Amino acid sequence: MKIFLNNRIPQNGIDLLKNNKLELIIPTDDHLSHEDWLKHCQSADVILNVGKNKFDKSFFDQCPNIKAIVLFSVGFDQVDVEEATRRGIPIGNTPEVLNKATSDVAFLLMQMVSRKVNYNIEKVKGGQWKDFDSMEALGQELYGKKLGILGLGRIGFEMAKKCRAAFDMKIIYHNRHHNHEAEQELDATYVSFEELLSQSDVISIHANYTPGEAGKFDKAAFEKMKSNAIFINTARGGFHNESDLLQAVQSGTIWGAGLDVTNPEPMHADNPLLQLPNVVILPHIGSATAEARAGMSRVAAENIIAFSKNLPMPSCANPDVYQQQM
Ligand code: 8YV
Repeated sequence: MKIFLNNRIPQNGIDLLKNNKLELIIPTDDHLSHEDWLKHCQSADVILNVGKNKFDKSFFDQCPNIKAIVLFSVGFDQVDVEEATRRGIPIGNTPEVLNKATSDVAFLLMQMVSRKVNYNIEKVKGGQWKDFDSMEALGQELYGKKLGILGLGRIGFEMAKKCRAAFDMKIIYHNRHHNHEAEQELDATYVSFEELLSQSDVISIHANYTPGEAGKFDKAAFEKMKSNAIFINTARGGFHNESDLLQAVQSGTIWGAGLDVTNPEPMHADNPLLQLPNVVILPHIGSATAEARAGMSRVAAENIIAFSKNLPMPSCANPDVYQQQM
């Protein structure tokens, strides 16, 4: 079985595969061109994919030998899952192991924005730290405020837990389904999307991204939000319309924004959002801890090992694929 890995991952997963007599094909060049990447995919049975490569219908047409794709991510928005399922191709992903790390980044961004940390760091670095001014660059406190979560799943749950413990925040959420565990354990209240927008002091996105959600946070949405609202996106950049967000922060329609994800990625260094004092942008580091990445490496390897033994992948984005094989 030929397994193609397109970028480096922590060694623990590679060792796990080796111990199971599975060998990865790892190209020596750091930055593969699209053509070279495709050639490797065409000769592989299984792809262990790091990053944003697209697996759409055209990809599957060009790589008819692919039997499984294992993503080094929890998100699977770059895969046409329906098409993969139709072709009997399981898509592995890495949930759970990054819940804490990713929600930590949402929590961090929320605090950084509320206390204008970015602005204040730049002020010190730029030699602008002048005499004490009791009215300059005041933040807002989060105690007792309302946290609105779009997509209260595993990562959103961790974010809500932290916000309650640290700031006694009240939790409201909007989901496709009710999250009964969160309602019981965190006293979370289900609201409509409109209510989420109009009632939240902080809105944090933790939902799966699908193209139908593109630009969900647009001018109309920002206009429904409170003027003290902090917008946090650690999910996918496609959820927000960037120029509408810029306009909303610049005009004071909302207080500020913390983004770990942008559209496109990487964000260009001259992006005007980077100039705003109430905006913090991070380079998609949600799962970037040694612990989370080792967990992702292990889960990805476990998915491949299960696949190699004709067993269902333990973490699979399209478990339906196994129903249709039975
Ligand atoms: C990854 C992520 O760092 O898991 C996800 O969905 O966005 C991040 O954990 C990124 O996708 C790299 O593969």
